[in-house]
Amino acid sequence: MTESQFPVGPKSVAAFEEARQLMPGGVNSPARAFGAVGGTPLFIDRADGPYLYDIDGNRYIDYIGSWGPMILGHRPPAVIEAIEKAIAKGTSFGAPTKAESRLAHQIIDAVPSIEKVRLVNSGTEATMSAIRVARGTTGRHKIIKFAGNYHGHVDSLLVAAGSAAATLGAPDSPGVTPGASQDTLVLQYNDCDGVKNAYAKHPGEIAAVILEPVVGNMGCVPPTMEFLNTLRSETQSDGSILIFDEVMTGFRLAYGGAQERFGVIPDMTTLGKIVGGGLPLGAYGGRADIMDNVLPAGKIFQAGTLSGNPVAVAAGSATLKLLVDNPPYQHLEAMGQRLAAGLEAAATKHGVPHRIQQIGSMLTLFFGDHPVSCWTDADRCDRAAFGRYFWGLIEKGVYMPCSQFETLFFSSLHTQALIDQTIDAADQVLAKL
Ligand code: HOZ
Repeated sequence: MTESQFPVGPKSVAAFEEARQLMPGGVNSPARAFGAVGGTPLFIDRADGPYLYDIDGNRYIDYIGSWGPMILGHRPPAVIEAIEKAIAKGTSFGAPTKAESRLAHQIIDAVPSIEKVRLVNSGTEATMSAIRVARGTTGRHKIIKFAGNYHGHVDSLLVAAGSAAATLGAPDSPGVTPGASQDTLVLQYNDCDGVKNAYAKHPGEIAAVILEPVVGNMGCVPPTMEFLNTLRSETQSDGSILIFDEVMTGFRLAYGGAQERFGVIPDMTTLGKIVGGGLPLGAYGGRADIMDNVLPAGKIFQAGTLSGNPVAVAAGSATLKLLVDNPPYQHLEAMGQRLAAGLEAAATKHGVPHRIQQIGSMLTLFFGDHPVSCWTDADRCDRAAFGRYFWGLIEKGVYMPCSQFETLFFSSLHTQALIDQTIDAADQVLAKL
């Protein structure tokens, strides 16, 4: 496709031209730049329920959900009301509030591994802090991460990273010094022997293992139970800390996240996205004996001017309350399975090599006919075919994540009719692929 053939309105094209003069690549986060699919990003004017509206007046069924937070769709009235009430009292105090304890209660009640929690501003801060706490607690330096997993732009974790880092060809970013990453051991996801070998080679040296318990950042890649159980038993017997990065999966795959769904309980958990109800908020927590090492209870430093911000806390708290009062999880699973079956039938009918992986409201159509259980598998998929699929769907009013290596997310407001409309659109696009 030439630039003018992409189905993007003139206002978005002009807005991107302007933005490119002002911000690197025209964006404030690389995943948004459409680098993997070519063309111009759509500039968004507003969102409502399951829809996004661009500045040219086009409406799209939204399968990004702000990359995860919008599990209840856009602008849930109770969340907007909570935000408005909080704003009326002030936007930041730099002092404790009762609202923070309320959200802390909600998180601790929800997430099996969390006995104590610290609120921060983003998923990146949460993982960065959790790694420091794990190292400070164990007195060890090494950490294990998995290729294609993405834990935000933390130096020590920006090695073989997924998400935009993989999409845009910078899985090991310039600017990460050898010193920052020399203690990071990178293994393949779902590789039990790799984990056992690492512990055999470095007994008593590994502070923590961090992973996405279902990967969303190389497309949707679920773990095997054997993998999760191996991680739990190896970390336990060596005295290192198991960290589930549930920034994507927390409150999404179940109210208690992937750990509730799989029944494997880590020592620490990182949260972001849904926990902030669409505002910037992250959290990390875990066993009380570990969390009590954080300053001022303990000696491990971590702080933040806007941590526990009252507006973000209000949005997160209202979101979690809605998830308890009216759990969407059965609906999300049913719609996820319906979408997976519909896409499977369409891709098969049109002879498109594919693999669909879905769990709850996370799903990826991989353009390759092999199972995808680790980064090596994901990397073999046909990115160009994905790009054609993405733009074909945009033309039909369906907004998928703009990379083969990002899971889609949908919300409780994605009805059966919208899922079926999406399947019809995909059927037409796959027919011409
Ligand atoms: N970290 C997000 C994707 N895995 C992207 C965030 C954004 O670009 O908005």
